[in-house]
Amino acid sequence: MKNFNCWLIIILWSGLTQAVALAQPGFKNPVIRGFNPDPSICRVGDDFYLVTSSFEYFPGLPIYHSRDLVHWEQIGHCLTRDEQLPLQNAPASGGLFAPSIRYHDGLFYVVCTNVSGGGNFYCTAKDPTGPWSDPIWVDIKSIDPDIFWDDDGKTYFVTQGDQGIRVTEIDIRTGKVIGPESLVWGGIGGRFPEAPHIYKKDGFYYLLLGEGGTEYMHSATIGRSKHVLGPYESCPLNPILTHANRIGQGNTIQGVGHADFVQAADGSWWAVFLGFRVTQQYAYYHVLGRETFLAPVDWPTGGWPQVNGNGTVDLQMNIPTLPQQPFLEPPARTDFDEEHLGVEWQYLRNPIRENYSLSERKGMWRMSPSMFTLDDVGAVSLIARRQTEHDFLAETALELESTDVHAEAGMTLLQNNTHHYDLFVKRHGTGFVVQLRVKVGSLSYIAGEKEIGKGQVVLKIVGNSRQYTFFAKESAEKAYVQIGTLDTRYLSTEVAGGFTGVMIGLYTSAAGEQVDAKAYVDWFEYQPLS
Ligand code: 6LW
Repeated sequence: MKNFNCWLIIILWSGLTQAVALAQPGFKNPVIRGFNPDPSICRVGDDFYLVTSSFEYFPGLPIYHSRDLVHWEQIGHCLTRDEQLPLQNAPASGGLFAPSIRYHDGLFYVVCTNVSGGGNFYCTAKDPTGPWSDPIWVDIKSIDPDIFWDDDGKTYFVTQGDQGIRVTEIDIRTGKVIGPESLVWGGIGGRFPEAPHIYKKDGFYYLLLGEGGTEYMHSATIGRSKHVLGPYESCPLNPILTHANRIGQGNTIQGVGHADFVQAADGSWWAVFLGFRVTQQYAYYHVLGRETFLAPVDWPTGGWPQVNGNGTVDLQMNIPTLPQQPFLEPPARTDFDEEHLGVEWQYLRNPIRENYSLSERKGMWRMSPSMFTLDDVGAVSLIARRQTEHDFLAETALELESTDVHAEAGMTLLQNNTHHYDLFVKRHGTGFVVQLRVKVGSLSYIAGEKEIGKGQVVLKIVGNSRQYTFFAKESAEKAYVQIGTLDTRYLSTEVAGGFTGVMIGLYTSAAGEQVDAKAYVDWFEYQPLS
């Protein structure tokens, strides 16, 4: 009997701890992995919507949906038509900067700046999956725009300028500027006060910003005022989010800042913000770009908000969450047998459409080279998806049809047009050769090669935080041959600069020559390995 009681207690106790674990499962940061910076969020009922920056990639501004803030699925892009998004002049890290998403009176608004064409604008949609309206342009020169609707019916455009945050009344039906640009707050003195968002709560206007620049000194700060145009008083806890301090110095996550707040239906407050995962602790390189993170916010009535207690966050967040509602994992393999490409794929700048086809050969993605190569600021023939983990495997089977030695087709790890690693096939004598090319600033060389025969070739890249290893095989039945190994760090933002992260691309080019070549991609597979 004694034994039985013991077992009963053990069973009840483990049941109880499991129930607690289920109610408070915690979550893993980042919540949206790979190059997804400058997140902005809104809630409609029990659904959350989030948008991130996309720079020179097309379509622009990925839109994500979640029911629990932890799990996100991409539901589309805001800017899907060339007329909405001129990127012809966009250099690497030009184009679309720092969007904001809001819901007001039955309409979704995405507010953004195309720094390479047109400036500030907003688009509206009844359904966040689209279609989104053409841009309504706003003639204000500063960037990182948001829209704030006040209770008195006035609408304000909130932006960042050299001296700090500016608030300007606009006509929301036309985008026309109807008030002066007022400089309202410069933050706490950090460089680049930016990324402003205004919230009205308990009789105060709260102005949240990013400060310190979007690198290791990044942070989020907040001020409040009784009037939308200020003066704003700084929160005594500022910065309310940063890893630019002793507590944050050894954290794998660095550069946290540029936040937006949202209140869930249960009354809890949350922050989404950007940060980056360095390749090793204290080794300051990052290749995945800036990603989207989540943290709880404690915001008492009439008081100041505190992010996750002390303003720092972890990869594993052991805190209570909203009831978790995960989505099905997207399939690892793309077979190219759908009518459209999946939302994970983007082009570089506005695509030259005749260079691509999903219907020419069933189950194949056909690409023809444009006049541009991966080194150019132009519409190179390429589709790319994000590298979302340091540890991953990417594999593809493709065939290049060309009699011209200039044509090449393959897979690239692309940080920007001056920093990329390319594994490709090209003509060589009567057969073909697979080559691995390094492009790092003014350095460009072939790091490995292997001659192969005609027909389909299978290419593979395996990544970890320090190295990318490149393989090729002549057909599915043959064994892989290693072509070379390259350091990740030369594709890092610390080396390459800019605002984006490594994208895994399928491409074809012809050294800027006009040649008649075609690349047929049979399938592509991407698997995070961690
Ligand atoms: C963006 C600015 C920033 O305009 O980086 O981290 C810039 N913050 O707000 C580009 O993403």
